[in-house]
Amino acid sequence: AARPFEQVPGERRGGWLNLYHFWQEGGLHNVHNIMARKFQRFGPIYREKLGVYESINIISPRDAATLFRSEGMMPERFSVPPWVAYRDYRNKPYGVLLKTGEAWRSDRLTLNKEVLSPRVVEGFVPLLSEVGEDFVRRARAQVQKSGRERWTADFSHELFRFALESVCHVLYGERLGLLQDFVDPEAQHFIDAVTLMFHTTSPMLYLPPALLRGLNARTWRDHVHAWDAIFTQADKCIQNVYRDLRLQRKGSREYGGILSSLLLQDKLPLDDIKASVTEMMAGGVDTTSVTLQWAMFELARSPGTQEQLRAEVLAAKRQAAGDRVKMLKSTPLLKAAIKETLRLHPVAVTLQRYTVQEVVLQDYRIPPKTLVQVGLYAMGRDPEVFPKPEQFSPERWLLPGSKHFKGLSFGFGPRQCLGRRIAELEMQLFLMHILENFKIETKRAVEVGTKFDLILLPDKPIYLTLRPL
Ligand code: HEM
Ligand code: 2DC
Repeated sequence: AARPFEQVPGERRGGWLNLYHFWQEGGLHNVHNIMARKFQRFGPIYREKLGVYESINIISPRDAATLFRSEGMMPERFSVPPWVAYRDYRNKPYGVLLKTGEAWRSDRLTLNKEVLSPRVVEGFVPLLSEVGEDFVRRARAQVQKSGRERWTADFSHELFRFALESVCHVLYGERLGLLQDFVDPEAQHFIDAVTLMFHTTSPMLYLPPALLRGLNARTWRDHVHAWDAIFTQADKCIQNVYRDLRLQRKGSREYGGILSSLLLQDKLPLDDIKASVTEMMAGGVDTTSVTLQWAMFELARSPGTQEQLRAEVLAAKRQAAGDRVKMLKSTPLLKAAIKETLRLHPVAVTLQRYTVQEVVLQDYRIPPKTLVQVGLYAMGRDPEVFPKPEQFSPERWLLPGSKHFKGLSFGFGPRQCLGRRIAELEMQLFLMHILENFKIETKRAVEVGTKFDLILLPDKPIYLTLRPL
């Protein structure tokens, strides 16, 4: 018989004392390294109590498989307390991100049809490809302007705008024009608000919502302002589409974007549509842009791999006569390169689920309603799971053999990332266009680490050079 829950290794200190030590040790921006160290100290399973939240942490793909296979029809993850507190404070409805139970499931099924299903996803390709082409055009203009046949910069702000432009094009069927020289200050304000929202979440991550709402601390006020700005700007975009639709300004035959489809379908109440579309607009900025920054950094550091990818893309282009949908079907190495980027640089430090029944992990009996976290960052760098983990090698994803529960960057199952297909296509098409047009270079010696700001980010600016081929 499996061992009892009480025997799972870990620190026995009280939750508040742990939280205090965590703060003191500068844990706030270091969650990923602290976790990796705890797996080294305690082995592949350990328990932890931070504040009021107790969790079991696992690292092996086999345990992840056990956890996800028992998750049921309405999986629940750790519900980020300040995000819940904001919505309750302002009386805003939850979208799929924070809903639970049947309410989550019915919204999610309706959204899946318009955001994830293969039928509609193919229609995103021209929309996202167009934004990628505009990025190339802008980069060429910057090269011209420099007078030095290259463009060297920290691309993070360019990529934030690229990402918002991309997600808005598929959500609203409209261009914001963020890749022009003049950038709408409202759009820039939105981008800054999302970054601030993430940044102010992490210090409050382990405090209960009820406590937060009563708090008048600086971080909470900044957090509220950030969400206010996000909701206000998203609302403007949503209202525009809504009005155009009522006035029948759009041709009814062309694809008008995800929001139009949801409105025309009339299956979800307007408030629920708004809530989830707002979450997608906010969720679509930092996630893909940071991943693309890492991808370009890794490709700059591995010129051989970069050449292989370029060769694959150019061959696919010749074969498909430029048809992007076809090209995407014959670029496995490009897709693997994105998986490999997310292995080393995941957006989410962990995946989490509340167990619904007893599960056995590492031979310990874990009772129902326990919060279990899969240490995604630690798993990606564990030599037992990925041989020579420090090496960026996309081919590892193409080798025959077990990739079983290893590619978990977007989560798993019915609760996985709603924006997954948008994100993948956006990133694949962006890299295609860049590889077709530029060499990506960087100063070889620079090491860049990772910092936790709710999502994982580079700990210093990454300078890259684009050089026309
Ligand atoms: C949830 C990763 C981009 C919207 C998630 C989760 C992960 C994740 C790990 C939790 C999944 C789980 O618990 O199993 C990523 C990564 C991205 C990305 C790595 C890009 C590199 C996006 C984009 C959007 C988005 C572009 C919006 C279009 C969401 C939403 C949820 C979610 C709404 C919550 C879904 C639910 O609870 O039903 N994402 N994401 N994400 N993501 Fe993403
Ligand atoms: C943060 O301990 C660390 O995709 C916590 O697009 C556990 C946790 C819970 C939920 C995770 C979060 C972490 C990181 C950011 C994630 C989030 C679920 C969705 C969100 C992974 C790992 C993200 C970035 C969404 C955000 C949408 C939002 C802006 C409306």
